[in-house]
Amino acid sequence: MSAREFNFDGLVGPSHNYAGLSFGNVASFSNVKSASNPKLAALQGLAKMRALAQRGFGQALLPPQDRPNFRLLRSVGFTGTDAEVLSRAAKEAPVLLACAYSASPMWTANAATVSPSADTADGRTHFTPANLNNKLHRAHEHTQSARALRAIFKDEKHFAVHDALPGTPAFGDEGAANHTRLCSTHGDSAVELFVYGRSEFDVAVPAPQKYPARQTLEASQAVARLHGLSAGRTVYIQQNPDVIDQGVFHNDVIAVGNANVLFYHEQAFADTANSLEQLRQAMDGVGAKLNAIRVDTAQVSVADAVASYLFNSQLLSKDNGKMALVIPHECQENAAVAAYLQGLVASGDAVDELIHFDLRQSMRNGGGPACLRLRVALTEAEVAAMHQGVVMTETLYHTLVAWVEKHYRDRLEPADLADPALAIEVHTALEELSRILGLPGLYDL
Ligand code: SUG
Repeated sequence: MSAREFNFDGLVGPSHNYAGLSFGNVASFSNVKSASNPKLAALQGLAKMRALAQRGFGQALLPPQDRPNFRLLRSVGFTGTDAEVLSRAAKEAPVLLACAYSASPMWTANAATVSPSADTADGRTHFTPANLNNKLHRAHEHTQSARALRAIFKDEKHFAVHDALPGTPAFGDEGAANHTRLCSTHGDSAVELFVYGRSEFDVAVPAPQKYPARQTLEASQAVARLHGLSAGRTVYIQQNPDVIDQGVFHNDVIAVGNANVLFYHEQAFADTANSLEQLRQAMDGVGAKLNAIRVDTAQVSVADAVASYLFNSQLLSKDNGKMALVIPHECQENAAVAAYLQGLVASGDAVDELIHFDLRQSMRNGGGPACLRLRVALTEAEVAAMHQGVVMTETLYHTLVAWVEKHYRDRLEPADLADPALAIEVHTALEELSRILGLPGLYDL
């Protein structure tokens, strides 16, 4: 069956801010409490979506989530009217207010893990929203993620949207950021590769010492079971705990795969030789030949990979049989990475083009091109069955730019989160957005 890959980018929400909430994510910690520009952030994301749609790549979006999350604030004891809840949280626990206001759902690589119909036992596309339970500000995203996915992928003949895994450390799940499909073309049965940071129950698996490993082996295995993946076509690889301690908080900060290509850093995995051998064998079973493109430390250090987000790129299959690498501007500004990329494109290997974007607003919170998108490979019938209002077109792009210009602030500082007007602005913007996208009731929580 032939299929087309759609990238569902997260539309940046109006409360995008820098709150330093992600311990282990170097950018989030370095930019804590600086002023953000939500308008620019949303426009930068939309520019990427538009440019890729114009190039003919499948492009859609996932809507931002309702903020502030009053349910979260009320659940931890802030009572009264909405205005009272905000003012008490701002006074007594500003960090909790920041958690309730986080625009982190923009990084849709963490929204869910997706297994296309070619891979699953029942021939449906399966989604498991990620519980993101490692971080307070993200642990409540899955409720609205599930709601949005169920609204977009409503047709149960084609799609199954599961509930998130139990929200407990044993099942720490960060979604597609630690998951890649490897195959010949998107419509083929693929090997699904899950990369985990630690195991809850297998004490022999070494864990990082300094920063948390967010994804567990047990969570990856549970997702594979829920999706009905076959054991022979599922591979689990352990991330190198040392690189987690250097700021690689998701595998997509150090590796990216597409079709039969795995583009990865020498230090990405705990046991590279064995892991890649397993992958090769599994891929043989689906008639695909692994093309492993390894970047050595001597070419790009882990620190440069983390600073530039070289691996947090999108690898997109093109009609000429080659791939484009979608990278952030930071890659061009890092001398080692820029030199490496020049050589990569000149090498005649799979990547023959670089497409770069200014995504600085998101990058400053640790989110590059790959974080901003959730990949869903869909057959023609599935494309027809999904909600069409989220597919990126020139018309939708212009409508959303006007909507952003009308509703978004161009400066947000931590203290602004206490402003009750902000909550009303965000709500008004999102109500209008649900009409634009043809998803009425999306925010009636
Ligand atoms: O979970 N940053 C996100 C970045 C997610 C990037 N996603 C992928 N690599 N796929 C995170 O750490 C920062 C929020 C703040 O500090 O305000 C934040 O949540």
